[in-house]
Amino acid sequence: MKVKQKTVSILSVPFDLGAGRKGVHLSPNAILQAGLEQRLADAGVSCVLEGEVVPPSTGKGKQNTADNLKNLEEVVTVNEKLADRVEAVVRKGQFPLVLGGDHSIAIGTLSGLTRHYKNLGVIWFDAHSDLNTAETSPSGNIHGMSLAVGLGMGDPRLTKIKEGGHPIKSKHVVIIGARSIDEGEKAYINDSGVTCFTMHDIDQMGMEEVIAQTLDLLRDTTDGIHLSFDVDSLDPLEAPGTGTPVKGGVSYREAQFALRLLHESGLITSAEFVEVNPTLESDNATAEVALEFIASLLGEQIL
Ligand code: 5AB
Ligand code: MN
Ligand code: MN
Ligand code: MN
Repeated sequence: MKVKQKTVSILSVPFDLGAGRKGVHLSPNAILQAGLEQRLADAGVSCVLEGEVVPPSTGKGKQNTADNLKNLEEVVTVNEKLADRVEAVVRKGQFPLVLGGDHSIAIGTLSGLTRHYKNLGVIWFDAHSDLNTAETSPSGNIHGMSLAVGLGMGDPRLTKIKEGGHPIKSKHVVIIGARSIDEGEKAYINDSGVTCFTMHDIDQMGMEEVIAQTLDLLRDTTDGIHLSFDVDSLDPLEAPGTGTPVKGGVSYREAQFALRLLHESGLITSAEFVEVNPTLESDNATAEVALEFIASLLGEQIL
């Protein structure tokens, strides 16, 4: 028996200044236009559209600051707003579903969540580990730093957004699907308690076992589990509309299986889907893939 499902509050964050390529700000609308509300209604999930977290306008365009933190001010501003919105949704007892935007918006999501959860677990589906800081980042793009910021590392202007929140512990973080990890990130993963199931681990163990071990790790030690799903975790053959594709990713079926298992666990308390870039494909294929996954995570049944 599952506890009756909470109302899902959908927050759109049309923001792309944390990434090196433009266009990922179009994702929330692409996913909504693919039919998200209707799919959830048909699945018996009650949802409310919370509208957009409006990003600041930028007159400056892409800039590589001296600090190796591109568009820092804009990233800080949008994430401060998002954190407050996510916190309000959680306090209402609803399930936050955040539609990115690039993955820098996880900074705000995690900030809002940790103002409520004392021991938040984080499942990070991604080709990358997003554990860079300005010192280790090869690009200066903040979407490659958001998990590090969530763990309290990095520039104080970013980590301060989490002030007042309960720190996320590295032993409560599980990365799944990684296959492109920078040197500084490798060193951190090897020294910290972060768990990282690479594509090789998925090949070897199978997705079912990866999810089982993930949930075993988090079930009894956390009071909420956030799923942060970067669509570039998928193989680019099946999800081509994303800005930093890496070949050899999770298959559509493996991801579907994972999301259904996560739904069945009844343990996921919030989610975000990020990095869909509709400008990089002529159809809406990747947004449609994201829609399928959201439906599965929230309990849509095949039969
Ligand atoms: B994504 C890279 N590690 O830091 C960097 O898409 C890529 O949110 C980051 O996972 C990709 O620039 C960030 C090379
Ligand atoms: Mn990412
Ligand atoms: Mn990624
Ligand atoms: Mn990406």
